[in-house]
Amino acid sequence: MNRTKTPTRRGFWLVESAVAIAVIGIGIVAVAGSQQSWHQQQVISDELATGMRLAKEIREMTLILPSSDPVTGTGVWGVEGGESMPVDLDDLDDLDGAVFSDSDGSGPIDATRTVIVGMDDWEQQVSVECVDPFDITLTVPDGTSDTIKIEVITLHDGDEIARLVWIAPR
Ligand SMILES: [Ca+2]
Ligand SMILES: [Ca+2]
Repeated sequence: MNRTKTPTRRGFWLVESAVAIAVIGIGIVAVAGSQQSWHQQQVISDELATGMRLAKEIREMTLILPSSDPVTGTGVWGVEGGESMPVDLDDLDDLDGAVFSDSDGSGPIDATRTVIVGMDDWEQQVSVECVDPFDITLTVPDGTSDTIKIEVITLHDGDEIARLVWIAPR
């Protein structure tokens, strides 16, 4: 009687063990997968926060700037002759087309115009343009409006990470 029962019982245990191992295996794969996903989200979140911070540094820098050059007034759009960036930056439109990049050592910069060290492969791109005061989505020729749109795009490894746009009076 016992002879016929033992192989069946052994077979049952083998199946049980195999199922248990499979369940544990699936559990481990699921935990590893969720940890990897969490880590990727954390990296993306950190990158976005850094990109936004770099854009806000430029915005903070512009808050004390006049809309037109203290020497030449509104006569020139962009950087006036003899000015070099960012040390001679003294009006908002000087920033049109400005790029502060780790690749050439010019950036990224903080609100005090100091290059932030350890920001490998980061870049700030700034554009300044005049817009229609009654429709700020409508760009008008440089210098023809009293409403300015300033846009900062931050990039990491060449990929756009964050974009900050604001309007200022001219
Ligand atoms: Ca200037
Ligand atoms: Ca200027």
